Amino acid sequence: MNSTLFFSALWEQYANKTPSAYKVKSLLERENETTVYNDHIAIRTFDDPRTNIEVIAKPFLSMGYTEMGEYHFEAKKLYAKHYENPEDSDAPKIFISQLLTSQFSEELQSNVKNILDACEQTVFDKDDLILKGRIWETPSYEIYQSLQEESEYAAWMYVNGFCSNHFTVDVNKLTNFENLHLLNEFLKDNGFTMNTSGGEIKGTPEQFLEQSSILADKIEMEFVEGIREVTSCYYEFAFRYKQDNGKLFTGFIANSADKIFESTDMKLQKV
Ligand code: OOG
Ligand code: NI
Repeated sequence: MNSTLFFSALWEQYANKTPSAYKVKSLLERENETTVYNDHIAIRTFDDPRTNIEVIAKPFLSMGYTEMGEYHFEAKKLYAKHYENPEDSDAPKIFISQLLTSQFSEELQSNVKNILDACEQTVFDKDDLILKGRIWETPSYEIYQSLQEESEYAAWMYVNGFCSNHFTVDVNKLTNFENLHLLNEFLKDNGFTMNTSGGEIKGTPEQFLEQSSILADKIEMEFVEGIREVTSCYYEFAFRYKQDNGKLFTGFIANSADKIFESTDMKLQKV
């Protein structure tokens, strides 16, 4: 699959489960009469050798992407890498994180192993694994809750499976919003709820990156036990600053990312 098709398939899959992202993008396009560019796309996975960062990164490497930064999230027990495409400055950066399964309880470890063992194993070798969604059977609410006690991220992965968990608007390229603050006000005026964990804007000009996001949408999910609400995906907004060398900063800030992850946290959802 060529990269244009791959990215449009990723967007379709994401927008279908994230109506807010679709609405925000349409609002911005109408407001600006312009194109919305993506700063980056983020993906989550388990660190099992069948599904780890390296496995997920494969199709992006074939498109010409290279590995750039790495990030540690000790409290959440996550590890991440980001990739850039040096051949195409309009190509979104890719941020891939993985759950450090071995740092959790035996129970969580065996739940994750059982989830992956139950899948058709050949799917893990497919270049478009990330487009496959949840490749395991109807989830159990009991297992979902047990995962959630230890890790929101693990519970989210269990119900959402393989997909992009957010696209990110490149605010530098929006013509009608000079800064992230003005964009956030516009989003709130239009009824969207911001993730305020760590402040509405995460990061500072001194860190060369400011980020904000709206809370994940909620979707009805069929569990073995019946229908329950869970979070799907969210939309992020990033504004980058020039470094001393005159170039825009292209990396990520672990402290900010730590709070951005919480956009899918069920505990942040309004009841
Ligand atoms: C990734 C959160 C981190 C960023 O831009 O710092 C991130 C996630 O929610 O999976 O995307
Ligand atoms: Ni992000």
